[in-house]
Amino acid sequence: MQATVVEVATHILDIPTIRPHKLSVAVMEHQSMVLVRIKTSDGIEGIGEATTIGGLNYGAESPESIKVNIDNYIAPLLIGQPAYNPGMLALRVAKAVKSNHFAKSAVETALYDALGKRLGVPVAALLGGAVRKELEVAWTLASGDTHKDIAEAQEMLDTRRHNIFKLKVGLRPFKEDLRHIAAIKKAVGDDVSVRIDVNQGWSECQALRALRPLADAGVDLVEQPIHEKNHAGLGRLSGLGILPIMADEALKGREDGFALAAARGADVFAIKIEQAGGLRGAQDLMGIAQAADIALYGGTMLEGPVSTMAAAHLFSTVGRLEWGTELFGPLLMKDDILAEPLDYSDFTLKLPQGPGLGIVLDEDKVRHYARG
Ligand code: MUC
Ligand code: MG
Repeated sequence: MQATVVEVATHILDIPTIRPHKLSVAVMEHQSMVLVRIKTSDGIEGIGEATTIGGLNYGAESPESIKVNIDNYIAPLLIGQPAYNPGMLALRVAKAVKSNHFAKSAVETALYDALGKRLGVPVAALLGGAVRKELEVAWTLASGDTHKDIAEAQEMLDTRRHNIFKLKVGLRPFKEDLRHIAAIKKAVGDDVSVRIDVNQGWSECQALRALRPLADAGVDLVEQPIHEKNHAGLGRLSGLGILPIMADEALKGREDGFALAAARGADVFAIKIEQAGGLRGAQDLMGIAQAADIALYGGTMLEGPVSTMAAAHLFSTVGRLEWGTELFGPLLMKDDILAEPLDYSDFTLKLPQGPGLGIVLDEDKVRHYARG
């Protein structure tokens, strides 16, 4: 008899961050993740995760809305259905539930994890097969203090953990941000890539004036400088040819990707499985980018280890991941909820070889951080 889905459980976990993480949209002192656990009638459990930034500061889904919408709208669509057909289940959910990309991504991840465990293969194999065993991982410097950020960068370089840095800007006047960026770039040197993420913090006019000084300061890449809906503006900034422009918040699924690619609104796509509505949505987005010769970057919502590893499996299948990834979310958290920590070494994240996502939760830690 075919195995069916028998349980879909969700829990919100709140884990403190190692330091305040300052973005133009939020200051994070902790990260909240929704863990999704899907049990099948043959005794397998798949795990997924949905994690956003700063409650509703970043996007339209909050940890609480994700949990409530999975519990009340998505779980009932899955219970009793064949467990090992993530594509069919995704269609079933898509038909009945609009948007809610983060919630859908967590559920899809859990279904792929269960399928991988059932078949004894890594999730990457279910997505076409890994073409690499490790991924480059950038670190985000966002303490808000130049000296602290330089010391942090130096430590990352010395311990060979990260040699690509993203700086969060757009909260302070540009002159202050520029001083901060230039000082960090000067300290880390020519061989280290420094990129900035504005999280939509500037008007197009501000961005227009910023690009040249940023290029002069040695910045390599500018992420989502202006409002996500201003595709034409992103295209105009990219068309100046001063610095590559990366779209992030502008990419909330295939349709956005297609519109942006058609308008040549970006040089690079930051691919986030949650924003894209899941692994398959992200895969489609990458196909659109590749067809338009738009470069790829593996983005994060500062996810915990479950969604980070799901994204890692997907990115391991990509032939050309020109700008690497920023799958460092678990390292920003004070504690690890895995029985075996992820392997970050030699400036990369290693892909585990076990079935499914290849990770095991530390149940005591999960209980400890679970809300309520
Ligand atoms: C974002 O906007 O890219 C990624 C790294 C980080 O510090 O914040 C995230 C979200
Ligand atoms: Mg971003």
